[in-house]
Amino acid sequence: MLRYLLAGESHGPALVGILGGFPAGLIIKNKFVDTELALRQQGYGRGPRMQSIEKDQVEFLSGFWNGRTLGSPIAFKIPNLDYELRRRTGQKAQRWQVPRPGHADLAGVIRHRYTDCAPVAERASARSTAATVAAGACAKALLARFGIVVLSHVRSVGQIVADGAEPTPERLRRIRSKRPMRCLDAKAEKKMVTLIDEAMAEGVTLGGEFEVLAFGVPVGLGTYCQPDRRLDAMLSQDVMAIPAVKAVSIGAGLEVSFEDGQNAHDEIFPAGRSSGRPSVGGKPTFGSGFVRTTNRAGGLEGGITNGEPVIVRGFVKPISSQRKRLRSINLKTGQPGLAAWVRSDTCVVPAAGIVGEAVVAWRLAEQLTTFLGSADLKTMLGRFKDLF
Ligand code: EPS
Repeated sequence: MLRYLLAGESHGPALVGILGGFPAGLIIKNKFVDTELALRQQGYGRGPRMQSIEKDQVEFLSGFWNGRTLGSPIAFKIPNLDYELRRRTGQKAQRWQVPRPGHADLAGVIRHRYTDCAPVAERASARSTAATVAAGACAKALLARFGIVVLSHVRSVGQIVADGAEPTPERLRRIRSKRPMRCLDAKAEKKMVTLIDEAMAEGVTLGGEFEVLAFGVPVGLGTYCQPDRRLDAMLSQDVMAIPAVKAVSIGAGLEVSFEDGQNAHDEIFPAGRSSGRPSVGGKPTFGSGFVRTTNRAGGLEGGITNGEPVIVRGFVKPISSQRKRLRSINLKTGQPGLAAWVRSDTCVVPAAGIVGEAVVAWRLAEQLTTFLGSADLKTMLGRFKDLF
């Protein structure tokens, strides 16, 4: 079974992770992980630290032999360049007594009996998601061997909503590193950038919606047999655990609640009938005897993958650290005060999408390794071929 434990403070020496359960024989290239890390750093509206200080790169410390996984735990670290900079310049980390509404500041101080908010932010900060993305990249390297690919795009920022262009793997790959908001609708994207500029000038932040799609997922991952093993429930938890995510939906999500039953599901047709849908790649599954013309279910029925792309959406709140301060209280005096202004980002929706890809990839890899149950890649691939 795949599992991970991540650690590291936002302004400490490094983020680290230990990943267990990978089969032996897998190649995971540093360059591939670093590309994923760089994608998380990008997106219009990121703050000064992301733009000019960090250049996240993974360093593997264990789990490999001659460039392939051993089947033993993989350990990695991602140094915080901000830490090195502070060490050299003698700059002290900021401390503050007035909690930011929306951040973990207040509840964290009370829970851990701290005397100021900085220690809370050290771990509650979304800086931790760099390690999540590194873990997800390792999962993606495994999934790729089975023809499964996980990609994301931005559907909205503030009130600006992208049109409904079909998110095919080809289109998603094309916008992946080249576009400022990783949005399929160029016109909407332009408006998003302008909106972010306005928000930046005003000292406020913006939220939005990202969508993660997994293509080539075989039929049969997950189960309806126990509530906590339903794959839609697990994916929801995974995406909800990304900092700033306040809602998650699967497939058409809440849109189906506005429809009647005739327009809420995905009818099933014998294979051969033209589906009108572009091919999504991946290996043929034992489900290849049928096709669907819609995917409102987001590839999940009864908590089990149904052979269609798995689709999960995450809804991100505007992050809580803002130059235009919200009202709060001073923890030392108990008197009203304005929330601390802590150097931060204006909009993180594209970055959250990359983190979304990472957690979805991890969950699918975990399900796949459980399903195929083996400690070496070759056997896993053989079983996959036999089954699907
Ligand atoms: C964050 C504040 C900023 C962000 C950080 C999240 O960090 P700092 O206070 O050091 O400037 O840049 O995000 C990251 C560093 C990252 O890698 O995503 C916060 O308060 O959550």
